[in-house]
Amino acid sequence: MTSNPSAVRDHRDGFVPFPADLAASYRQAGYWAGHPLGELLREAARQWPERPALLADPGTPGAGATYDQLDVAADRMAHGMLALGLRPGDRVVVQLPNVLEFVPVLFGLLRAGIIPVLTLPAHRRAEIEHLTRLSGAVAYVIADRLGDFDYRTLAEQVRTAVPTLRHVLVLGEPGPFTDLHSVPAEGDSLPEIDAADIALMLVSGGTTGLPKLIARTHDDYTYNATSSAALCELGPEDVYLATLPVAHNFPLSCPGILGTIATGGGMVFITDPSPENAFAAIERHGVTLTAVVPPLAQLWCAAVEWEEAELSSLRLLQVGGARLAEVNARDVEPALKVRLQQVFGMAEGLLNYTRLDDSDELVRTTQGRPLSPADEVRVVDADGKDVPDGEEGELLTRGPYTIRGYYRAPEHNSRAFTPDGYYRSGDLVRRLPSGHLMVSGRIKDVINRGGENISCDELEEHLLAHPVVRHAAAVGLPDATLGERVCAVLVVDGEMPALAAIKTFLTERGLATYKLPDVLRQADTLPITAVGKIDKKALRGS
Ligand code: OOB
Repeated sequence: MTSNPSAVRDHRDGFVPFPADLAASYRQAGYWAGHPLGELLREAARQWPERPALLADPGTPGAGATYDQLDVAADRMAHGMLALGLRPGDRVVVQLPNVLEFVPVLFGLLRAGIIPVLTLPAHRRAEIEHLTRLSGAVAYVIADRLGDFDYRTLAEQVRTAVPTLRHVLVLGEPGPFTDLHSVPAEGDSLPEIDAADIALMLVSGGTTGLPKLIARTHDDYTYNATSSAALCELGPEDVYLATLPVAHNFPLSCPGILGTIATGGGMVFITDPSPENAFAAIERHGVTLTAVVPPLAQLWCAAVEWEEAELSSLRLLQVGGARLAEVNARDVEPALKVRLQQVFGMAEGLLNYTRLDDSDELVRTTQGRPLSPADEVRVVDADGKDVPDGEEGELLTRGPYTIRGYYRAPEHNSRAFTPDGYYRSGDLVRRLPSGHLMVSGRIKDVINRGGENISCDELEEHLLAHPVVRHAAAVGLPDATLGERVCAVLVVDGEMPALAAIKTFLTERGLATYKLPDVLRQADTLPITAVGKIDKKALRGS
Protein backbone atom coordinates (compact mmCIF):
# COMPACT_ATOMS: atom_id res chain seq x y z
CA MET A 1 0.00 0.00 0.00
CA THR A 2 1.09 3.53 -0.55
CA SER A 3 0.72 6.45 1.81
CA ASN A 4 -0.79 8.59 -0.92
CA PRO A 5 -4.29 9.38 0.38
CA SER A 6 -5.70 9.45 -3.16
CA ALA A 7 -4.89 5.74 -3.33
CA VAL A 8 -7.55 4.94 -0.77
CA ARG A 9 -10.33 7.16 -2.09
CA ASP A 10 -13.62 5.41 -1.51
CA HIS A 11 -15.07 3.96 -4.69
CA ARG A 12 -18.21 6.05 -4.35
CA ASP A 13 -16.22 9.25 -4.16
CA GLY A 14 -16.85 10.83 -7.57
CA PHE A 15 -19.83 8.63 -8.41
CA VAL A 16 -23.01 10.50 -9.38
CA PRO A 17 -25.98 8.52 -8.03
CA PHE A 18 -29.55 8.57 -9.33
CA PRO A 19 -31.70 11.01 -7.33
CA ALA A 20 -33.47 9.19 -4.49
CA ASP A 21 -37.02 9.88 -5.70
CA LEU A 22 -36.32 8.59 -9.22
CA ALA A 23 -34.48 5.56 -7.86
CA ALA A 24 -37.53 4.76 -5.73
CA SER A 25 -39.83 5.07 -8.75
CA TYR A 26 -37.62 2.78 -10.89
CA ARG A 27 -37.73 0.21 -8.09
CA GLN A 28 -41.43 0.50 -7.66
CA ALA A 29 -42.09 0.13 -11.38
CA GLY A 30 -39.96 -3.02 -11.38
CA TYR A 31 -37.16 -1.76 -13.64
CA TRP A 32 -34.72 -2.26 -10.81
CA ALA A 33 -35.16 -5.63 -9.19
CA GLY A 34 -32.51 -5.25 -6.49
CA HIS A 35 -30.39 -8.15 -7.77
CA PRO A 36 -26.61 -7.94 -7.94
CA LEU A 37 -25.34 -8.43 -11.51
CA GLY A 38 -23.27 -11.46 -10.45
CA GLU A 39 -26.52 -13.26 -9.59
CA LEU A 40 -27.50 -13.46 -13.27
CA LEU A 41 -25.11 -16.37 -13.62
CA ARG A 42 -26.21 -17.91 -10.29
CA GLU A 43 -29.81 -17.91 -11.49
CA ALA A 44 -28.84 -19.38 -14.88
CA ALA A 45 -26.93 -22.18 -13.12
CA ARG A 46 -30.02 -22.88 -11.03
CA GLN A 47 -32.32 -23.03 -14.06
CA TRP A 48 -30.06 -24.64 -16.64
CA PRO A 49 -27.23 -26.37 -14.70
CA GLU A 50 -26.35 -28.81 -17.48
CA ARG A 51 -26.67 -26.49 -20.45
CA PRO A 52 -23.41 -25.63 -22.19
CA ALA A 53 -22.51 -22.00 -21.55
CA LEU A 54 -19.10 -21.64 -23.18
CA LEU A 55 -18.73 -23.08 -26.65
CA ALA A 56 -15.34 -23.44 -28.28
CA ASP A 57 -13.30 -25.90 -30.27
CA PRO A 58 -12.39 -29.06 -28.40
CA GLY A 59 -9.06 -28.57 -26.68
CA THR A 60 -9.65 -24.93 -25.78
CA PRO A 61 -9.45 -24.65 -21.97
CA GLY A 62 -12.95 -24.14 -20.62
CA ALA A 63 -14.67 -25.29 -23.82
CA GLY A 64 -18.04 -26.89 -23.20
CA ALA A 65 -18.35 -25.57 -19.64
CA THR A 66 -21.91 -25.88 -18.41
CA TYR A 67 -23.72 -23.15 -16.49
CA ASP A 68 -23.11 -25.10 -13.30
CA GLN A 69 -19.36 -25.31 -13.97
CA LEU A 70 -19.15 -21.66 -14.95
CA ASP A 71 -20.95 -20.67 -11.75
CA VAL A 72 -18.43 -22.62 -9.66
CA ALA A 73 -15.52 -21.10 -11.60
CA ALA A 74 -16.84 -17.58 -10.98
CA ASP A 75 -17.14 -18.23 -7.23
CA ARG A 76 -13.61 -19.60 -7.11
CA MET A 77 -12.34 -16.53 -8.94
CA ALA A 78 -14.19 -14.27 -6.47
CA HIS A 79 -12.64 -16.03 -3.47
CA GLY A 80 -9.21 -15.99 -5.11
CA MET A 81 -9.37 -12.24 -5.77
CA LEU A 82 -10.26 -11.60 -2.13
CA ALA A 83 -7.50 -13.95 -0.98
CA LEU A 84 -5.02 -11.82 -2.98
CA GLY A 85 -5.94 -8.94 -0.72
CA LEU A 86 -8.35 -7.14 -3.03
CA ARG A 87 -11.31 -5.64 -1.16
CA PRO A 88 -14.91 -4.94 -2.12
CA GLY A 89 -15.06 -1.51 -3.76
CA ASP A 90 -11.52 -1.81 -5.18
CA ARG A 91 -11.18 -1.13 -8.91
CA VAL A 92 -9.47 -3.59 -11.26
CA VAL A 93 -8.60 -2.70 -14.83
CA VAL A 94 -9.50 -5.63 -17.08
CA GLN A 95 -8.01 -5.76 -20.56
CA LEU A 96 -8.69 -9.13 -22.10
CA PRO A 97 -9.33 -10.13 -25.69
CA ASN A 98 -12.47 -12.14 -26.53
CA VAL A 99 -11.62 -15.31 -24.63
CA LEU A 100 -13.74 -17.63 -22.50
CA GLU A 101 -11.85 -16.62 -19.36
CA PHE A 102 -13.42 -13.17 -19.59
CA VAL A 103 -16.63 -14.60 -18.11
CA PRO A 104 -15.28 -16.11 -14.85
CA VAL A 105 -13.03 -13.05 -14.38
CA LEU A 106 -15.95 -10.65 -14.81
CA PHE A 107 -18.32 -12.61 -12.58
CA GLY A 108 -15.60 -13.35 -10.02
CA LEU A 109 -14.95 -9.63 -9.61
CA LEU A 110 -18.66 -8.77 -9.54
CA ARG A 111 -19.40 -11.35 -6.87
CA ALA A 112 -16.49 -10.13 -4.74
CA GLY A 113 -17.89 -6.59 -4.99
CA ILE A 114 -14.71 -5.56 -6.81
CA ILE A 115 -15.33 -3.15 -9.67
CA PRO A 116 -14.04 -4.16 -13.12
CA VAL A 117 -12.91 -1.25 -15.31
CA LEU A 118 -13.53 -2.74 -18.75
CA THR A 119 -10.96 -1.56 -21.27
CA LEU A 120 -10.57 -2.63 -24.88
CA PRO A 121 -7.71 -4.77 -26.24
CA ALA A 122 -6.78 -1.91 -28.57
CA HIS A 123 -6.21 0.55 -25.72
CA ARG A 124 -2.58 1.43 -25.21
CA ARG A 125 -0.44 3.23 -22.71
CA ALA A 126 -2.13 6.64 -22.92
CA GLU A 127 -5.59 5.23 -22.24
CA ILE A 128 -4.65 2.52 -19.73
CA GLU A 129 -2.46 4.80 -17.64
CA HIS A 130 -5.16 7.45 -17.59
CA LEU A 131 -7.95 4.98 -16.71
CA THR A 132 -5.86 3.26 -14.04
CA ARG A 133 -5.03 6.57 -12.39
CA LEU A 134 -8.56 7.95 -12.68
CA SER A 135 -10.15 4.83 -11.20
CA GLY A 136 -7.41 4.35 -8.61
CA ALA A 137 -7.17 0.72 -9.70
CA VAL A 138 -5.18 -1.69 -7.54
CA ALA A 139 -4.95 -4.51 -10.09
CA TYR A 140 -4.72 -5.02 -13.85
CA VAL A 141 -5.83 -8.20 -15.63
CA ILE A 142 -4.28 -8.84 -19.04
CA ALA A 143 -3.53 -11.55 -21.55
CA ASP A 144 0.19 -12.11 -22.10
CA ARG A 145 -0.07 -11.05 -25.72
CA LEU A 146 -2.38 -10.62 -28.64
CA GLY A 147 -0.90 -10.67 -32.12
CA ASP A 148 2.34 -8.72 -32.00
CA PHE A 149 1.48 -6.79 -28.86
CA ASP A 150 2.86 -7.79 -25.45
CA TYR A 151 0.58 -6.53 -22.67
CA ARG A 152 3.20 -7.38 -20.01
CA THR A 153 5.41 -4.58 -21.33
CA LEU A 154 2.47 -2.21 -21.10
CA ALA A 155 1.78 -3.45 -17.55
CA GLU A 156 5.38 -2.66 -16.52
CA GLN A 157 4.94 0.89 -17.77
CA VAL A 158 1.59 1.39 -16.07
CA ARG A 159 2.84 -0.06 -12.79
CA THR A 160 5.76 2.34 -12.80
CA ALA A 161 3.55 5.31 -13.58
CA VAL A 162 0.57 4.62 -11.31
CA PRO A 163 1.42 3.87 -7.66
CA THR A 164 -1.99 2.43 -6.70
CA LEU A 165 -1.43 -0.56 -8.99
CA ARG A 166 -0.28 -3.52 -6.87
CA HIS A 167 -1.17 -6.63 -8.86
CA VAL A 168 -0.88 -7.64 -12.48
CA LEU A 169 -2.67 -10.89 -13.30
CA VAL A 170 -1.78 -12.50 -16.60
CA LEU A 171 -3.69 -14.98 -18.71
CA GLY A 172 -0.90 -16.99 -20.37
CA GLU A 173 2.80 -16.67 -19.61
CA PRO A 174 2.96 -14.39 -16.56
CA GLY A 175 6.59 -13.23 -16.86
CA PRO A 176 7.31 -11.19 -13.69
CA PHE A 177 3.62 -11.07 -12.74
CA THR A 178 0.96 -13.39 -11.29
CA ASP A 179 -0.53 -16.23 -13.31
CA LEU A 180 -4.30 -15.64 -13.55
CA HIS A 181 -4.83 -19.40 -13.36
CA SER A 182 -3.20 -19.48 -9.92
CA VAL A 183 -5.80 -17.08 -8.50
CA PRO A 184 -8.99 -19.17 -8.08
CA ALA A 185 -9.45 -20.51 -4.56
CA GLU A 186 -12.01 -22.02 -2.23
CA GLY A 187 -13.71 -19.80 0.32
CA ASP A 188 -16.65 -19.61 2.65
CA SER A 189 -18.62 -16.50 2.09
CA LEU A 190 -18.78 -13.64 -0.34
CA PRO A 191 -19.66 -10.06 0.56
CA GLU A 192 -23.18 -8.77 0.60
CA ILE A 193 -23.74 -6.62 -2.51
CA ASP A 194 -25.93 -3.51 -2.56
CA ALA A 195 -27.66 -3.49 -5.95
CA ALA A 196 -27.63 0.33 -5.97
CA ASP A 197 -23.83 0.32 -5.81
CA ILE A 198 -21.41 0.47 -8.76
CA ALA A 199 -21.13 -2.90 -10.52
CA LEU A 200 -18.63 -2.08 -13.25
CA MET A 201 -17.15 0.74 -15.26
CA LEU A 202 -17.28 1.15 -19.02
CA VAL A 203 -15.09 3.47 -21.02
CA SER A 204 -16.76 6.28 -22.99
CA GLY A 205 -16.68 5.80 -26.74
CA GLY A 206 -15.81 9.40 -27.57
CA THR A 207 -13.19 9.76 -30.26
CA THR A 208 -11.97 13.10 -28.99
CA GLY A 209 -10.25 13.96 -25.73
CA LEU A 210 -9.35 11.54 -22.96
CA PRO A 211 -11.78 8.69 -22.33
CA LYS A 212 -14.21 9.02 -19.42
CA LEU A 213 -15.33 6.37 -16.96
CA ILE A 214 -18.95 5.33 -16.90
CA ALA A 215 -19.99 3.73 -13.63
CA ARG A 216 -22.98 1.43 -14.06
CA THR A 217 -24.88 0.06 -11.07
CA HIS A 218 -25.97 -3.55 -10.48
CA ASP A 219 -29.59 -2.46 -10.74
CA ASP A 220 -29.28 -0.49 -13.94
CA TYR A 221 -26.97 -2.85 -15.78
CA THR A 222 -29.00 -5.93 -14.89
CA TYR A 223 -32.03 -4.18 -16.34
CA ASN A 224 -30.00 -3.19 -19.43
CA ALA A 225 -29.08 -6.83 -20.10
CA THR A 226 -32.33 -8.57 -19.22
CA SER A 227 -34.67 -6.16 -20.99
CA SER A 228 -32.45 -6.23 -24.10
CA ALA A 229 -32.57 -10.04 -24.03
CA ALA A 230 -36.37 -9.94 -23.81
CA LEU A 231 -36.57 -7.50 -26.72
CA CYS A 232 -34.42 -9.82 -28.87
CA GLU A 233 -36.44 -12.84 -27.68
CA LEU A 234 -33.37 -14.68 -26.45
CA GLY A 235 -33.76 -18.14 -24.96
CA PRO A 236 -31.72 -21.21 -24.00
CA GLU A 237 -31.56 -22.33 -27.64
CA ASP A 238 -29.73 -19.18 -28.70
CA VAL A 239 -25.99 -19.00 -29.29
CA TYR A 240 -24.37 -15.58 -29.11
CA LEU A 241 -21.17 -14.87 -31.00
CA ALA A 242 -18.97 -12.24 -29.33
CA THR A 243 -17.52 -10.62 -32.45
CA LEU A 244 -16.85 -7.09 -31.18
CA PRO A 245 -14.59 -6.70 -28.13
CA VAL A 246 -16.64 -7.91 -25.15
CA ALA A 247 -15.59 -5.05 -22.89
CA HIS A 248 -17.78 -2.82 -25.07
CA ASN A 249 -21.36 -2.25 -23.95
CA PHE A 250 -22.86 -3.54 -27.23
CA PRO A 251 -21.53 -7.14 -27.14
CA LEU A 252 -21.46 -7.15 -23.34
CA SER A 253 -25.02 -6.25 -22.49
CA CYS A 254 -27.15 -5.29 -25.52
CA PRO A 255 -28.10 -8.14 -25.01
CA GLY A 256 -24.62 -9.56 -25.60
CA ILE A 257 -23.08 -12.08 -23.27
CA LEU A 258 -24.89 -10.84 -20.16
CA GLY A 259 -28.29 -11.09 -21.86
CA THR A 260 -27.33 -14.56 -23.10
CA ILE A 261 -26.38 -15.67 -19.60
CA ALA A 262 -29.65 -14.32 -18.24
CA THR A 263 -31.54 -16.57 -20.66
CA GLY A 264 -29.37 -19.69 -20.59
CA GLY A 265 -27.91 -19.55 -24.11
CA GLY A 266 -24.47 -20.52 -25.36
CA MET A 267 -21.59 -18.11 -25.97
CA VAL A 268 -18.80 -18.21 -28.54
CA PHE A 269 -15.81 -15.85 -28.48
CA ILE A 270 -13.66 -14.86 -31.44
CA THR A 271 -10.74 -12.45 -31.58
CA ASP A 272 -10.66 -12.27 -35.37
CA PRO A 273 -13.93 -10.99 -36.91
CA SER A 274 -12.88 -11.63 -40.51
CA PRO A 275 -15.59 -13.32 -42.56
CA GLU A 276 -13.44 -16.43 -42.87
CA ASN A 277 -13.08 -16.85 -39.13
CA ALA A 278 -16.48 -15.55 -38.03
CA PHE A 279 -18.41 -17.60 -40.60
CA ALA A 280 -16.57 -20.76 -39.55
CA ALA A 281 -17.50 -20.08 -35.91
CA ILE A 282 -21.14 -19.47 -36.86
CA GLU A 283 -21.31 -22.73 -38.75
CA ARG A 284 -19.45 -24.80 -36.17
CA HIS A 285 -21.41 -23.66 -33.13
CA GLY A 286 -24.80 -22.91 -34.66
CA VAL A 287 -24.60 -19.22 -33.78
CA THR A 288 -28.01 -17.54 -33.80
CA LEU A 289 -27.10 -13.88 -33.25
CA THR A 290 -24.22 -11.46 -33.10
CA ALA A 291 -23.48 -7.73 -33.08
CA VAL A 292 -21.24 -5.89 -35.54
CA VAL A 293 -20.33 -2.34 -36.55
CA PRO A 294 -21.38 -1.10 -40.03
CA PRO A 295 -18.03 -1.60 -41.83
CA LEU A 296 -17.98 -5.21 -40.64
CA ALA A 297 -21.58 -5.76 -41.71
CA GLN A 298 -20.64 -4.51 -45.16
CA LEU A 299 -17.63 -6.82 -45.31
CA TRP A 300 -19.66 -9.85 -44.26
CA CYS A 301 -22.33 -9.07 -46.84
CA ALA A 302 -19.73 -8.91 -49.58
CA ALA A 303 -17.92 -12.02 -48.34
CA VAL A 304 -20.85 -14.38 -48.85
CA GLU A 305 -19.79 -14.21 -52.51
CA TRP A 306 -16.49 -15.92 -51.86
CA GLU A 307 -16.63 -17.57 -48.41
CA GLU A 308 -18.16 -21.02 -48.38
CA ALA A 309 -20.12 -21.29 -45.16
CA GLU A 310 -23.44 -22.50 -43.86
CA LEU A 311 -24.91 -19.53 -42.02
CA SER A 312 -28.49 -20.76 -41.75
CA SER A 313 -28.43 -20.86 -37.93
CA LEU A 314 -28.01 -17.08 -37.80
CA ARG A 315 -31.36 -15.41 -37.15
CA LEU A 316 -30.44 -11.89 -36.06
CA LEU A 317 -27.63 -9.53 -37.05
CA GLN A 318 -27.40 -6.46 -34.85
CA VAL A 319 -25.68 -3.52 -36.45
CA GLY A 320 -24.78 -0.41 -34.52
CA GLY A 321 -22.07 1.76 -33.06
CA ALA A 322 -22.12 4.08 -36.03
CA ARG A 323 -24.70 4.88 -38.65
CA LEU A 324 -25.55 2.18 -41.12
CA ALA A 325 -26.23 3.86 -44.43
CA GLU A 326 -29.53 2.91 -45.95
CA VAL A 327 -27.85 1.53 -49.08
CA ASN A 328 -25.91 -0.88 -46.90
CA ALA A 329 -28.86 -1.69 -44.63
CA ARG A 330 -30.74 -2.87 -47.68
CA ASP A 331 -28.05 -5.47 -48.45
CA VAL A 332 -27.97 -7.22 -45.08
CA GLU A 333 -31.07 -9.39 -45.12
CA PRO A 334 -30.78 -10.75 -48.69
CA ALA A 335 -27.02 -11.35 -48.41
CA LEU A 336 -26.92 -13.05 -45.02
CA LYS A 337 -30.52 -14.37 -44.81
CA VAL A 338 -30.99 -12.92 -41.34
CA ARG A 339 -33.19 -10.36 -39.69
CA LEU A 340 -31.38 -7.04 -39.41
CA GLN A 341 -31.64 -5.07 -36.19
CA GLN A 342 -30.26 -1.56 -35.99
CA VAL A 343 -28.98 -0.60 -32.55
CA PHE A 344 -28.20 2.98 -31.63
CA GLY A 345 -26.69 2.92 -28.17
CA MET A 346 -24.14 4.52 -25.95
CA ALA A 347 -22.08 3.32 -23.01
CA GLU A 348 -23.69 6.13 -21.01
CA GLY A 349 -26.99 4.26 -21.18
CA LEU A 350 -29.83 4.82 -23.65
CA LEU A 351 -30.32 2.02 -26.14
CA ASN A 352 -32.51 2.20 -29.22
CA TYR A 353 -33.42 -0.94 -31.12
CA THR A 354 -35.47 -1.63 -34.19
CA ARG A 355 -37.96 -4.29 -33.14
CA LEU A 356 -38.06 -7.80 -34.61
CA ASP A 357 -41.55 -7.09 -35.97
CA ASP A 358 -40.92 -3.56 -37.25
CA SER A 359 -41.59 -3.02 -40.96
CA ASP A 360 -38.65 -3.50 -43.33
CA GLU A 361 -38.80 0.20 -44.02
CA LEU A 362 -38.29 1.10 -40.36
CA VAL A 363 -35.52 -1.46 -39.96
CA ARG A 364 -33.63 -0.09 -42.96
CA THR A 365 -34.11 3.59 -42.44
CA THR A 366 -34.13 4.14 -38.68
CA GLN A 367 -31.80 3.39 -35.81
CA GLY A 368 -34.59 2.07 -33.61
CA ARG A 369 -36.57 3.38 -30.69
CA PRO A 370 -35.82 3.41 -26.96
CA LEU A 371 -35.63 0.11 -25.11
CA SER A 372 -37.52 1.14 -22.02
CA PRO A 373 -40.93 2.76 -21.51
CA ALA A 374 -39.16 4.80 -18.82
CA ASP A 375 -36.53 6.21 -21.20
CA GLU A 376 -37.05 9.94 -21.53
CA VAL A 377 -35.88 11.37 -24.83
CA ARG A 378 -35.87 15.00 -25.86
CA VAL A 379 -34.83 16.35 -29.24
CA VAL A 380 -33.77 19.96 -28.86
CA ASP A 381 -32.47 22.87 -30.92
CA ALA A 382 -29.38 24.92 -30.15
CA ASP A 383 -31.30 26.88 -27.49
CA GLY A 384 -32.41 23.72 -25.71
CA LYS A 385 -36.01 24.00 -26.95
CA ASP A 386 -37.85 20.86 -28.03
CA VAL A 387 -38.26 20.55 -31.81
CA PRO A 388 -41.29 18.91 -33.49
CA ASP A 389 -41.14 15.33 -34.78
CA GLY A 390 -39.29 15.12 -38.07
CA GLU A 391 -36.99 18.03 -37.32
CA GLU A 392 -33.35 17.62 -36.54
CA GLY A 393 -32.08 18.33 -33.04
CA GLU A 394 -29.74 17.07 -30.37
CA LEU A 395 -30.79 13.99 -28.45
CA LEU A 396 -31.00 14.44 -24.68
CA THR A 397 -31.89 11.52 -22.49
CA ARG A 398 -32.37 10.20 -18.99
CA GLY A 399 -33.86 6.99 -17.70
CA PRO A 400 -33.47 3.88 -15.56
CA TYR A 401 -30.14 2.82 -17.09
CA THR A 402 -28.58 6.12 -18.17
CA ILE A 403 -25.86 7.59 -15.95
CA ARG A 404 -26.34 10.93 -14.22
CA GLY A 405 -22.69 11.89 -14.54
CA TYR A 406 -19.29 10.51 -15.53
CA TYR A 407 -17.12 9.13 -12.74
CA ARG A 408 -14.82 11.69 -11.13
CA ALA A 409 -15.45 14.34 -13.79
CA PRO A 410 -17.47 17.14 -12.10
CA GLU A 411 -16.36 19.86 -14.47
CA HIS A 412 -17.11 17.91 -17.62
CA ASN A 413 -20.43 16.80 -16.10
CA SER A 414 -21.61 20.36 -15.78
CA ARG A 415 -21.47 20.59 -19.57
CA ALA A 416 -22.39 17.02 -20.55
CA PHE A 417 -25.59 16.91 -18.46
CA THR A 418 -28.44 19.39 -18.11
CA PRO A 419 -29.28 20.70 -14.63
CA ASP A 420 -32.26 18.32 -14.53
CA GLY A 421 -30.09 15.33 -15.29
CA TYR A 422 -30.44 14.72 -19.02
CA TYR A 423 -27.34 13.41 -20.77
CA ARG A 424 -26.46 15.57 -23.76
CA SER A 425 -25.56 12.88 -26.30
CA GLY A 426 -24.10 15.19 -28.95
CA ASP A 427 -26.00 13.11 -31.51
CA LEU A 428 -28.26 14.81 -34.03
CA VAL A 429 -31.48 12.89 -34.60
CA ARG A 430 -34.96 13.18 -36.04
CA ARG A 431 -37.83 11.49 -34.26
CA LEU A 432 -40.70 9.89 -36.13
CA PRO A 433 -44.19 9.86 -34.62
CA SER A 434 -43.62 6.15 -33.84
CA GLY A 435 -40.73 7.14 -31.57
CA HIS A 436 -38.11 5.71 -33.95
CA LEU A 437 -35.00 7.82 -34.27
CA MET A 438 -32.95 8.55 -37.35
CA VAL A 439 -29.41 9.58 -36.53
CA SER A 440 -28.42 12.37 -38.88
CA GLY A 441 -25.00 13.25 -37.51
CA ARG A 442 -23.11 14.40 -34.50
CA ILE A 443 -22.91 17.94 -33.28
CA LYS A 444 -19.20 17.79 -33.72
CA ASP A 445 -19.06 15.59 -36.80
CA VAL A 446 -19.76 18.60 -38.88
CA ILE A 447 -17.43 20.46 -41.19
CA ASN A 448 -17.67 24.21 -41.00
CA ARG A 449 -16.71 25.50 -44.43
CA GLY A 450 -16.70 29.25 -44.44
CA GLY A 451 -19.69 29.32 -42.11
CA GLU A 452 -21.62 26.62 -43.92
CA ASN A 453 -22.20 23.51 -41.85
CA ILE A 454 -21.81 20.22 -43.64
CA SER A 455 -22.92 17.00 -41.99
CA CYS A 456 -20.25 14.37 -42.57
CA ASP A 457 -22.84 11.60 -42.37
CA GLU A 458 -24.90 13.15 -45.09
CA LEU A 459 -21.95 13.62 -47.43
CA GLU A 460 -20.75 10.07 -46.74
CA GLU A 461 -24.16 8.65 -47.58
CA HIS A 462 -23.96 10.32 -51.00
CA LEU A 463 -20.40 9.21 -51.60
CA LEU A 464 -21.33 5.61 -50.76
CA ALA A 465 -23.93 5.65 -53.48
CA HIS A 466 -21.14 5.88 -56.08
CA PRO A 467 -20.62 2.45 -57.66
CA VAL A 468 -16.88 2.18 -56.98
CA VAL A 469 -16.91 3.60 -53.45
CA ARG A 470 -16.73 0.91 -50.76
CA HIS A 471 -16.04 3.12 -47.74
CA ALA A 472 -16.13 6.88 -47.38
CA ALA A 473 -15.23 9.33 -44.65
CA ALA A 474 -15.63 13.08 -44.76
CA VAL A 475 -13.38 15.21 -42.60
CA GLY A 476 -12.61 18.89 -42.30
CA LEU A 477 -9.08 20.07 -43.03
CA PRO A 478 -7.84 23.37 -41.66
CA ASP A 479 -7.94 26.15 -44.24
CA ALA A 480 -6.63 29.68 -43.81
CA THR A 481 -9.48 31.29 -45.72
CA LEU A 482 -12.49 29.06 -45.15
CA GLY A 483 -11.72 27.79 -41.67
CA GLU A 484 -12.18 24.26 -42.95
CA ARG A 485 -12.11 22.57 -46.32
CA VAL A 486 -14.04 19.42 -47.14
CA CYS A 487 -11.90 16.32 -47.58
CA ALA A 488 -13.37 13.02 -48.72
CA VAL A 489 -11.33 9.91 -48.03
CA LEU A 490 -12.40 6.97 -50.19
CA VAL A 491 -11.73 3.27 -50.28
CA VAL A 492 -12.64 2.13 -53.77
CA ASP A 493 -13.14 -1.07 -55.72
CA GLY A 494 -11.42 -0.47 -59.02
CA GLU A 495 -10.20 2.83 -60.33
CA MET A 496 -10.15 5.90 -58.11
CA PRO A 497 -12.43 8.56 -59.58
CA ALA A 498 -11.03 12.04 -60.12
CA LEU A 499 -12.20 14.91 -57.92
CA ALA A 500 -14.08 16.47 -60.85
CA ALA A 501 -15.95 13.22 -61.51
CA ILE A 502 -16.97 12.94 -57.86
CA LYS A 503 -18.17 16.53 -57.88
CA THR A 504 -20.25 15.87 -60.98
CA PHE A 505 -21.67 12.72 -59.41
CA LEU A 506 -22.64 14.54 -56.21
CA THR A 507 -24.03 17.49 -58.10
CA GLU A 508 -26.18 15.13 -60.15
CA ARG A 509 -27.49 13.72 -56.87
CA GLY A 510 -28.58 17.23 -55.99
CA LEU A 511 -26.02 18.05 -53.36
CA ALA A 512 -25.42 21.70 -52.58
CA THR A 513 -22.25 23.12 -54.09
CA TYR A 514 -20.77 24.10 -50.76
CA LYS A 515 -20.88 20.46 -49.64
CA LEU A 516 -18.74 19.20 -52.53
CA PRO A 517 -15.32 17.92 -51.50
CA ASP A 518 -12.39 20.28 -52.02
CA VAL A 519 -9.91 17.46 -51.65
CA LEU A 520 -10.12 13.78 -52.48
CA ARG A 521 -7.88 11.16 -50.95
CA GLN A 522 -7.64 7.48 -51.60
CA ALA A 523 -6.98 4.99 -48.80
CA ASP A 524 -6.60 1.21 -48.71
CA THR A 525 -8.54 1.07 -45.47
CA LEU A 526 -10.03 3.62 -43.11
CA PRO A 527 -8.42 3.86 -39.67
CA ILE A 528 -10.70 2.59 -36.94
CA THR A 529 -11.11 3.16 -33.22
CA ALA A 530 -10.73 0.43 -30.62
CA VAL A 531 -14.22 -0.89 -31.22
CA GLY A 532 -14.15 -0.57 -35.00
CA LYS A 533 -15.71 2.81 -35.74
CA ILE A 534 -14.06 5.11 -38.27
CA ASP A 535 -11.42 7.15 -36.48
CA LYS A 536 -12.01 10.69 -37.72
CA LYS A 537 -9.37 12.10 -35.43
CA ALA A 538 -6.71 9.92 -37.05
CA LEU A 539 -7.99 10.79 -40.53
CA ARG A 540 -7.76 14.50 -39.85
CA GLY A 541 -4.21 14.06 -38.62
CA SER A 542 -3.05 12.06 -41.66
C1 OOB B 1 -22.08 2.34 -28.82
O1 OOB B 1 -21.64 2.95 -27.68
P1 OOB B 1 -20.40 3.97 -27.61
O2 OOB B 1 -20.47 4.50 -26.22
O3 OOB B 1 -19.16 3.32 -28.09
O4 OOB B 1 -20.71 5.14 -28.65
C2 OOB B 1 -21.90 5.88 -28.58
C3 OOB B 1 -22.05 6.81 -29.78
C4 OOB B 1 -23.42 7.42 -29.89
O5 OOB B 1 -23.54 8.57 -29.09
C5 OOB B 1 -23.48 7.73 -31.37
O6 OOB B 1 -22.75 8.88 -31.66
C6 OOB B 1 -22.78 6.57 -31.99
O7 OOB B 1 -21.88 6.08 -31.00
N1 OOB B 1 -23.70 5.49 -32.39
C7 OOB B 1 -24.44 5.51 -33.51
C8 OOB B 1 -25.14 4.28 -33.53
N2 OOB B 1 -24.81 3.58 -32.43
C9 OOB B 1 -23.93 4.34 -31.75
N3 OOB B 1 -24.58 6.44 -34.48
C10 OOB B 1 -25.42 6.13 -35.48
N4 OOB B 1 -26.10 4.98 -35.58
C11 OOB B 1 -26.02 4.02 -34.63
N5 OOB B 1 -26.69 2.87 -34.75
O8 OOB B 1 -21.62 2.58 -29.90
C12 OOB B 1 -23.16 1.32 -28.63
C13 OOB B 1 -23.52 0.93 -27.36
C14 OOB B 1 -24.51 -0.02 -27.19
C15 OOB B 1 -25.14 -0.56 -28.29
C16 OOB B 1 -24.76 -0.18 -29.57
C17 OOB B 1 -23.77 0.76 -29.74
